[in-house]
Amino acid sequence: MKKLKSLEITPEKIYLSRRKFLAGVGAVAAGLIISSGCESVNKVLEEDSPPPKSPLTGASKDELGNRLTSFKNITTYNNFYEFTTEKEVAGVARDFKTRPWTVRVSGQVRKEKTFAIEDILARFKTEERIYRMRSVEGWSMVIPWLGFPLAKLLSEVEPTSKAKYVKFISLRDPERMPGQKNLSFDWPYAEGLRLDEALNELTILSTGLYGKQLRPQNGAPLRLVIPWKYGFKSIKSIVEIELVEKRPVSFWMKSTPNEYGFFANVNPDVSHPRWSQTTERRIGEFERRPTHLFNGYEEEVSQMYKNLDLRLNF
Ligand SMILES: Nc1nc2c(c(=O)[nH]1)N[C@H]1C(S)=C(S)[C@@H](COP(=O)(O)O)O[C@H]1N2
Ligand SMILES: [Mo]
Repeated sequence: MKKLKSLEITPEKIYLSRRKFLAGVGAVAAGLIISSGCESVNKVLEEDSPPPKSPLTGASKDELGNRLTSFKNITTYNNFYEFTTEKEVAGVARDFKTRPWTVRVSGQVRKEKTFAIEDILARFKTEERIYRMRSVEGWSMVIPWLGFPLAKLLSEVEPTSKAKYVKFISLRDPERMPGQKNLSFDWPYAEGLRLDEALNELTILSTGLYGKQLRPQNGAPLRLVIPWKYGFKSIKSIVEIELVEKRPVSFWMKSTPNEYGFFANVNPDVSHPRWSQTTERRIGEFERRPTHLFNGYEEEVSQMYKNLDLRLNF
């Protein structure tokens, strides 16, 4: 996120002329330009092909009629800084072992518990949820997740009345996650939600997508998905969930406090300090499209923020 690819903030016209330029130069020169930060050259434009379908449900659209992003694009264009700050995570993470794996749930709860991933998979029935994902960088996807409400897992540990927030922590293991040798970040990756956000029906823990097990690059074996917030809140490869009294400080708040706040609700009217958030580029499409308040989930979530100034609480 810090190393924002230039394309993501390049106006479409310049992008167009750059594409023409790329088409006109030799492969070697184009390769140089690509490696200096033009991300979408390896992205398949999907608009003209038939929409992909979920093999599980046959669904090909979200509730607003947006087509699903292809499995290929969802699994080859990723952010996962534990492996690399580039989008090409898939190759680096390919051999990441997700067994054995446990998730400890602790803090302000009556029944602390350590779940083996096998318990989680057996205990919580997964369902398909087709959600839009909007990155703070200005791109978006439509993803058919497999998952279950976080609320179901939290009810098993019985939060006490002191539990006001939920903190999530990713695996820290620099031997298995080579990006963690980069000490300019404060590992492990961490995120947080207010308890009511965590209990919201839309908030899920995901174990798969397109009817298949989650790949390492998408946060295997267990990641959070919060569709009305910028993608960076949807923390991957979770090993700890802690119920706490005080608002947690997330990885991005620590790293760049003037740019990233706690809430990170998708909002076209609140610019990032370095770029506007009014539009987004759906991966697989060419034209930019408008970004919607709460990523189009206003009806389901806006009541949680009725007493909050969204400009101050970004
Ligand atoms: N642990 C961890 N979780 C993470 C990240 C990360 O670097 N590490 N990147 C975040 C960002 S910036 C985004 S946009 C989404 C990307 O999810 P995807 O690659 O599955 O599309 O994951 C989020 N979760
Ligand atoms: Mo992101």
